[in-house]
Amino acid sequence: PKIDLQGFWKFKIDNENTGEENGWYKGLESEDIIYVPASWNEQNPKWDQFSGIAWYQKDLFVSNDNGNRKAWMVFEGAGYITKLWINGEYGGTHEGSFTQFKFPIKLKVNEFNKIVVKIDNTPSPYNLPPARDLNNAAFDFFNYGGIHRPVYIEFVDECHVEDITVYTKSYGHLKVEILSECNQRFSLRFKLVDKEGRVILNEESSNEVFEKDVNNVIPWSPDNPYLYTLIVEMYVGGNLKDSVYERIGFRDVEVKDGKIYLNGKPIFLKGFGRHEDFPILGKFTYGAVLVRDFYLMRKIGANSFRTSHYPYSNEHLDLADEMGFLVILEPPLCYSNISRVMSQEEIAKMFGDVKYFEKVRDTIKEMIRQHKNRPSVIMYSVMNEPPSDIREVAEFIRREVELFKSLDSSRPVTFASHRSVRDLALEYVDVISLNYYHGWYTEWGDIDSGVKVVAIELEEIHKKFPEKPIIITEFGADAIYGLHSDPPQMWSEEYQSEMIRKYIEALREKDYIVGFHIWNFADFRTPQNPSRTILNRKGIFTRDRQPKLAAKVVEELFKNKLRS
Ligand code: ADA
Repeated sequence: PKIDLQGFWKFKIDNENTGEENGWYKGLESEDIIYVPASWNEQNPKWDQFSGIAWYQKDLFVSNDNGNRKAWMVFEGAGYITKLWINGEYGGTHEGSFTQFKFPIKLKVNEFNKIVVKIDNTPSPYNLPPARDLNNAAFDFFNYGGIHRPVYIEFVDECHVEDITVYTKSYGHLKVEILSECNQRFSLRFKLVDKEGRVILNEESSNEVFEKDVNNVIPWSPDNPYLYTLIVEMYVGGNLKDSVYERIGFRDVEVKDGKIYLNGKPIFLKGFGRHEDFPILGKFTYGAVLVRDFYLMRKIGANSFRTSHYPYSNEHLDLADEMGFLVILEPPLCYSNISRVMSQEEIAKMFGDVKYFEKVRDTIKEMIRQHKNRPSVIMYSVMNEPPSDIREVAEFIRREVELFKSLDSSRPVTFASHRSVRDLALEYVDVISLNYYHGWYTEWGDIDSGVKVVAIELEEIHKKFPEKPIIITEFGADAIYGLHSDPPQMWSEEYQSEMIRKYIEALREKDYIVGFHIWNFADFRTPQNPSRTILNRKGIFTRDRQPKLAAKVVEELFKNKLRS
């Protein structure tokens, strides 16, 4: 059982951070109203530019039936720092905006409970991702704050399944590892149900590791994203205490001889870097928006995206599982403009700091724990655009790759580099991912010269790492919707389409390239700044998902000019 806390909450900004002294954690006297889930910024013009400390509060009446059960308050994503109190009692603190976390709570029955949440999204160089202030961030997207993903209270029995990890192979191999909490003797039952509702496996075991070859499974793939439901039931003395449902797919991923193989067949990634960003909702992507996005991606022949630059919501990735998209999952580690935040020495110091690595490790652990059972997630990108021409940073990436492999050895690992031939960390990854903007930030106004530079650098990298497949994880140009120009000039819809077309046409014959991700699927909000016009306009769709000229061009390229 679950109590959804979606809806209207009380809200108050705490510029001076005196709320704790003033006892706001006992309950909030405020007239201001906010909606959850959604970022706070666009819900009221007064809050638009606000990054800092704010308080949320809701009264919740809980009836008797849930009285004696163990309860959790689950946040699917809130931040940057979230602190909870229930009836004035401190419940926990969590750092990081984009991973799910939960706090154990005690509720009073048959009376109101005061739920109070303090959120602090003050920019800091040691946040993930780093920023000095609102306008000097290492990342190129708006620093939204708030409870921007679903939040709910979940009740469980003292004896329950805490976590499950599923490994599959396309031929039908299934391995399930259970993490349980129970101080009595229990038994487990494993069931596998196909799409038609047929129970194709039903076995009891007292072992927390369950392994089995299932006959005649339908493998998961973009063409046929067939999902099974795995049910794990926990019994104590014959009584059902807990049951967990997980949607799984039978598939395997392997990198060898310069290719990525899914279920033994080479794949070619066609798609986008995306963002979770929508007018008014901020960092909450409403289900209907996601459905439109995925149908748009499918219409133009895309089969893949990267969760740039943070792990996406459960619903976002549920849809990828369901509709057969190949996902590169990325933690909230984005360092594109790190030089705006700190000096070279500070960068070397931060990446060499054990405490920093531990913070990164905790976030990565949370991300993998949340999304590890998704068939759509075929690869991890350990970070975006690190300053990996610095030795200490390359060493950090080496250790990070090691960490990913120790947590999940079933998926290949990459990172999105913008250092190209100067990168010192390419040797550590299974797949090389490169972001290029020649013809936009450099060689600007001259797409042909830009493309030439990219082609030359790619050859050099390929010569050095002939066995590693390469994905172009970012390329693109800003275009203002409705701005046209002949000949194509920067910021026009024509320039954007030409740039995407020329990159793909010039590079598609290189057989070591195994994917193109266009930057970006849709325009998204950035801090105001003379060169950004509030939005990053590299979307081939506008922020409200209307097609620019490039959408047609990309459809033609994805469907007719690229391998599938
Ligand atoms: C970087 C970065 C992206 C994106 C892009 C741009 O390469 O990885 O976050 O915003 O720049 O448009 O400048």
